[in-house]
Amino acid sequence: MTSPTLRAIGWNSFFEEQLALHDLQSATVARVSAHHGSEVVLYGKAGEFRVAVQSAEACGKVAVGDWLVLNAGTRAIQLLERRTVLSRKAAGEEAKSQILVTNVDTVFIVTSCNEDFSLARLERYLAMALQAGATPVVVLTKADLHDNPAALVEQAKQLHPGLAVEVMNARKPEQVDVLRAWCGPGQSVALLGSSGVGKSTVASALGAGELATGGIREKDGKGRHTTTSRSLHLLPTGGVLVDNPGVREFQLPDCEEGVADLFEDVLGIFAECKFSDCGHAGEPGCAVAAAIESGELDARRYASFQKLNAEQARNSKTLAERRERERKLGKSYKSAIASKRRRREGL
Ligand SMILES: Nc1nc2c(ncn2[C@@H]2O[C@H](COP(=O)(O)OP(=O)(O)OP(=O)(O)O)[C@@H](O)[C@H]2O)c(=O)[nH]1
Ligand SMILES: [Mg+2]
Ligand SMILES: [Zn+2]
Repeated sequence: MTSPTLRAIGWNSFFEEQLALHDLQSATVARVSAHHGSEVVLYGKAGEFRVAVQSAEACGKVAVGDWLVLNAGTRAIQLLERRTVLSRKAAGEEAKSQILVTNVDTVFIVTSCNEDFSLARLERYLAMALQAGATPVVVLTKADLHDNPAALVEQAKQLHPGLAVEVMNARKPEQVDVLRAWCGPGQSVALLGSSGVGKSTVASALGAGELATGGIREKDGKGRHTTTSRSLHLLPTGGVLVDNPGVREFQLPDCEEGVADLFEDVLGIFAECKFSDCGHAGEPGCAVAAAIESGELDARRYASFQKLNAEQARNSKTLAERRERERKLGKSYKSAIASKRRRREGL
């Protein structure tokens, strides 16, 4: 299991220990690199191979980044517990979350210095990455198309203490080199961002291979959704990079910890309010009002916190309701089985 290839693509003690737990030390392991619907592409000790989706998903649905334990017939016998999970709210009315990618250490949140740049959008991605337990890095591309990219870097840095923000012309590979610090052997990185911001351009510059890149529309600067599926690429420096299709507008799923982590400053101010149940809506002694007044708290940031927190609470409330329903269903299922058994045993 200590094959250098496996280590390079992210295998570590977290997964190794699970093998020991399931007594599967001698089994084959492989990482999900792409999911084409009918076929799943895997990376193992001996390189890339493909299996039918029924084999890969014999123990449950898999996502790009997952580690699978396979039997000799390349059928999954175990889906290893995920170290990190990046997810968003799935499209549609019901609050269901959709996994984008798993087991990444770092998320490159890519935005361009032109029309795409938005602090609110960055905050949304940051909450998502922090919730996953991954380290976020803001990657500002198209520096060549802006008069003062340094000002954007400063604004982005204010979003979270210690946040790494790198700025570049992604068409110049030597400028993309600063990102190699997060791409060493064993490291897994996901690229996220709107269509057309330069994710695939960055991935190619880092050595992920020749990925299709596309132009953007003149009239609104939006991308053309050139990348259409998620895929994991080995880097020449060791480590893997997951390129993603451009994410359209998305909502946060159950994301309480991510939002709390991102807005720790705001939560700290709440603690200073005179009333412990302060609604921060004009009550006397409200520390939020005072902080906005004094300039300590940016009104934009506070509004953003309120929006994201309400959104995630709405989506987790429905999730909680669903869990409750499932729990009840589970209970009635169990009691039905028990009464059947009692009947059978003549009790
Ligand atoms: N001027 C300039 N153009 C860039 C830069 N980065 C990317 N581009 C161009 O922007 C366009 C879109 O780049 P892609 O790498 O395809 O963008 P993407 O984020 O992968 O887009 P999707 O696959 O649609 O999500 C291409 O024409 C790139 O050459 C940059 O830093 N400066
Ligand atoms: Mg792309
Ligand atoms: Zn208050």
